[in-house]
Amino acid sequence: MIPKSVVQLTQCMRINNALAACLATWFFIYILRQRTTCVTGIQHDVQRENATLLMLVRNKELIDALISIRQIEDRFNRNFHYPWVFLNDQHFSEEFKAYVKGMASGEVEFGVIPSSQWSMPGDIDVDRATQSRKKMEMQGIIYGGSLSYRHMCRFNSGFFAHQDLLQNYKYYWRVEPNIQFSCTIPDDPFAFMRMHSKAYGFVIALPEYEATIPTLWKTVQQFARWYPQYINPNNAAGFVLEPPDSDIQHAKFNLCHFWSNFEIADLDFWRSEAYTAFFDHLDRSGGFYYERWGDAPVHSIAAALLLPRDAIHFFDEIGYGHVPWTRCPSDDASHVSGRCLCSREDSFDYSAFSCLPRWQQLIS
Ligand SMILES: Nc1nc2c(ncn2[C@@H]2O[C@H](COP(=O)(O)OP(=O)(O)O)[C@@H](O)[C@H]2O)c(=O)[nH]1
Ligand SMILES: [Mg+2]
Repeated sequence: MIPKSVVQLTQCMRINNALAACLATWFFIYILRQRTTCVTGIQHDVQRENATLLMLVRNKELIDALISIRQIEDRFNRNFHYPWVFLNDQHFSEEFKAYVKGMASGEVEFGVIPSSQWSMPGDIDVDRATQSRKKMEMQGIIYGGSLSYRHMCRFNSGFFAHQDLLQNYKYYWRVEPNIQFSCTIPDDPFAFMRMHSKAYGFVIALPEYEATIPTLWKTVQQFARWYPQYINPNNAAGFVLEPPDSDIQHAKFNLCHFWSNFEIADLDFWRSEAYTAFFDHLDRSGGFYYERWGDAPVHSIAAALLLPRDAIHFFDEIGYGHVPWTRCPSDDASHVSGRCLCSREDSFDYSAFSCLPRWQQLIS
């Protein structure tokens, strides 16, 4: 088939005095075509951000990983072909790699986490940590007895952003196995993050189990006393403080946090001097192992204290589910357009447990 631009060119050339304009138009079209991104040999007329889809996952979670990849590809990535990065504390099996590559529409890379970042640091009292896990298990605290869960939480709190495979990326979208995206996502959230100077994006906000973080807040308060230079003057501390308009030293932690199994965020924040100091301070206290600090409250408290509040964004247009909660966009247009397949009535946004009203009140 003769390209449209060539036909236009031939017609144009019949008119001698329009030759110059015609050539200029043709050249313009040519340049535009060169600007489109090229993925695995196919040309796509989209502009991508410096961003990746990121999944920490085990080989045994292959089917759940594929469920998530299928969802995000169909709802979003088939139009963009963002690359994927998969991380694991073990080597990925050949089967895992082959299946995942077959489903992802962008480039795929697999990384193995250094064992030093997936083990207890040398200064942890191993007996104390073991006793604490036993006690938490007996108390019926979720993942209370699991050491690997603690490695995972510590890794996701700090080390993940420093992985070799992420060094050249600015933004990531955290994807967990077996999650649901219930709405088509026509616009690129990464582009939104860049254009609006956002550093942290969330969809669900809820309270943490207090029994997993008995001394977390005390440790954060100590950080704020020792390193006041890192507390942002325009912070969103009111999201995590009780009472919300109190100051960090006099307030309690209200347990509200962004549910980190979904995150779209700026890796440069987690690699910043301020966050590195925050993570190191928390890590030195041993709370990831003596208690069971989750990466969600750690990330959320850091975002609320260290970032300007307008760098945090609630992605209302994204319908999302991770057991046991789902949330659904609130506007009519998302539903009458057929973009979404979820129930607003059942959305976690309206649950008595949701911390979203608190967020919305803070930024209103
Ligand atoms: N490679 C690896 N990934 C893990 C391990 N434990 C948890 N993960 C991943 O860490 C994330 C959170 O774990 P998950 O079991 O979903 O915890 P939950 O969402 O808090 O119930 C998921 O992406 C898991 O695949 C582990 O031991 N090894
Ligand atoms: Mg999960």
